[in-house]
Amino acid sequence: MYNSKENVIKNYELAKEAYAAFGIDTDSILKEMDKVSISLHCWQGDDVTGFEAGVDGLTGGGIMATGNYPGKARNGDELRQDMDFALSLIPGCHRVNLHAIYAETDGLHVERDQISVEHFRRWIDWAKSKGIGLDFNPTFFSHPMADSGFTLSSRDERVRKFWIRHAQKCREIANSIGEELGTPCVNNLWIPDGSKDLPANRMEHRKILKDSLDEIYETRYSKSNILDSIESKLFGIGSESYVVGSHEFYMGYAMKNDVMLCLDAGHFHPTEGIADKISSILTFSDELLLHLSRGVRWDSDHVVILNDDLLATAHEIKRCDAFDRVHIALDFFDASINRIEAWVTGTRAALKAILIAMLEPTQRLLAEEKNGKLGNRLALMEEFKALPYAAVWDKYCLDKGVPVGIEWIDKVNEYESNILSKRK
Ligand code: RNT
Ligand code: ZN
Repeated sequence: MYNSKENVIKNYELAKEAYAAFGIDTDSILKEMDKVSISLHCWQGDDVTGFEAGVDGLTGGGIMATGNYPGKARNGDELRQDMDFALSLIPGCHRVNLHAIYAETDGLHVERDQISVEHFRRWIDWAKSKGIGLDFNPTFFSHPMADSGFTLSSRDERVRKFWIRHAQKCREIANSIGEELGTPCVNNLWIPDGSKDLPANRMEHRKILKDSLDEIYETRYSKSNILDSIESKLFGIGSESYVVGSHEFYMGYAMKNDVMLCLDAGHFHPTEGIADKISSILTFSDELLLHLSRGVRWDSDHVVILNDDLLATAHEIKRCDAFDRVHIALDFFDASINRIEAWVTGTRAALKAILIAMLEPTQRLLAEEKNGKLGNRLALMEEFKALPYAAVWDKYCLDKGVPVGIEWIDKVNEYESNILSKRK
């Protein structure tokens, strides 16, 4: 069998020699991988539906989950069961990312400006029992108060205040979660505000948004409990002409107010990557949050795969020596395929990219660059693409007790017939 334990170890020993020739110690890179913790987004498991009474799908907000593959999680227990299973196929110890709409209120209707940490008790207890951290997001979409297309930047004070209260509640919740779990909870704010067609007044909404953010972030919490971040976007479905929370807007806000910036890989011009932005932001900011995603034409949320954009991002973090300053989260949702397969494919791809980057003989590239041997730099970058990272990846999976190679796909199919197919 290509992935038998003996073969994995044999291949690893050869790979170890190959990397050692470039001064890379694969054993210590595998130890480094233990520090990598990716935030797995719960919303891939149910197409961003959430558990609010009376809401049965993602509406508004410039994002859309398409497809109706059977077996989606219908409640907290099913979602946690699916995440437990997905995590069992992913090497390493990771985090789980929640949205406010995943509150569990025992069938009662609790308005978004009334939620509290107790509504996340089951998530917290579950995370504790698994020894993992949780992250959080206020939810500004799929709600009648978001129907106008504006939330925190709304001209309607009633609407705006409602969403400010929601965001404040979410910070309280995230702070408590971080405190209780003993690992800072990243609380990421993204709003859908924008318009389909050309606005005559771009400025007003941005000023309103700034005021709302000032109110939201007024309360100071310890960064050992909560790390606040703000996520920009260029355009969405139904907000093609104008998005209030643009990159420049949040970049300015983040720098002036000591809030972390979030870069979502799918939120820029279709040919614009996020990799080159990392070193600029880290020059002025201690930390950064990434939403790994895959933009395809007008959609920003396809399942992450091991493509050039992802590799460029991982390489950039490595070359900036910034794995301890960059928080890595996933953000995609595909309802047209087995949802667990989507999670595992995307997370394994992200981890592979990180491993490839960590294994890069970066010192050699830097030396060539310093010596002005730019042809060597380019040639080496190309040659390094063929270094045997796959053997190290397999060893990593073996060490972590998760399936090596394609074996995990059979397990997903088994789970689909035993569990998902029974959900009607
Ligand atoms: C939307 C943003 C945002 C959401 C999640 C569900 O364009 O990327 O991060 O995908 O909050
Ligand atoms: Zn995102």
